[in-house]
Amino acid sequence: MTRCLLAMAPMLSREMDELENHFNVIKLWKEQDPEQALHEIGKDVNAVLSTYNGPAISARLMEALPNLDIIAQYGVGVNNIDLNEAKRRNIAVTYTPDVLTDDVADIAMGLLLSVMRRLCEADMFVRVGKWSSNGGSFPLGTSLTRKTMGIVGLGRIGRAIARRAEAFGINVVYHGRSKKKDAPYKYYTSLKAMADEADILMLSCVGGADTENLIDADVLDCLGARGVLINIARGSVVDEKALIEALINKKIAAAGLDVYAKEPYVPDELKKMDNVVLLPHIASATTETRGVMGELVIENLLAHFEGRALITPVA
Ligand code: 8YV
Repeated sequence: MTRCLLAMAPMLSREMDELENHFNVIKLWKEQDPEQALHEIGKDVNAVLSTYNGPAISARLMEALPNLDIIAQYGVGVNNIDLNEAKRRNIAVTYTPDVLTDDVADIAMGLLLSVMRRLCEADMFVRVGKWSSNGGSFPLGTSLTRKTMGIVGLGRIGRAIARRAEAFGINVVYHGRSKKKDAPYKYYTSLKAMADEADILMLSCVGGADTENLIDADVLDCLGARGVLINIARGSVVDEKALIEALINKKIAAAGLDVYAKEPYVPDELKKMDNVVLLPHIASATTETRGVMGELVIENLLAHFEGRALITPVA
């Protein structure tokens, strides 16, 4: 009998087709009434394909899916899944680490360059015809070289950002739950002390309750009037109101954001600022990476149902 997979959001079409070779796939985002669909098919569902921006994989949802065996997350952040409840119900959870690391780190550096060298503003300057021989000079940017970047969360992605930052001549330091034995960078137990020293605060930590509003008004004050905040982690890590207030009152210089507190909602205040670069959560969004993420999702699902060891289980 073909197993039933409930997909919360699509992967690329090649991987969706491949998924359909192995499962009876229910595409929840296409259902007129998702609640009703869940009510009708809940008992048949053996697997869930989830993403950070789909419906939360909550205890309530798991209750509605009594034969659920595995949750396969299309992404590396799993803060949308109630992991304790999944464990309690003996439901396997997999995710897609490593395969997206480089693309996410590239976007972190792209945001940093865009903010400090004013790339988006400069592009607009040319497009609207302000670049002219009679005046029309563009304001100066800020060098990246010799700045200090404080990375919050030196995991896989944080380390990939650190390597890139070193190549830019940036001095890397970090803060996280613990000092990493093999990391050649200065470690700060205190986030505020690090923010005090840093020109750039780079967020690459996990989301969820432990890091909620970690970057608050006090941390932004420490970052200071010349400081730049870059967030490719989760919107929940930053107190968004405090960030807006800090930007308006020039308590920090600028920000580059790929993630927001209530995506896809982006506060109007941020949209009005020139010193902010805003991306629509695209850090892993390349054809190559999304393809490999999808393949890894499928490999994990097949491994599970064929009784083999999971390739990338969430520990
Ligand atoms: C999304 C991400 O998963 O991996 C993560 O945690 O935030 C992203 O890569 C991706 O956009 C797929 O939905």
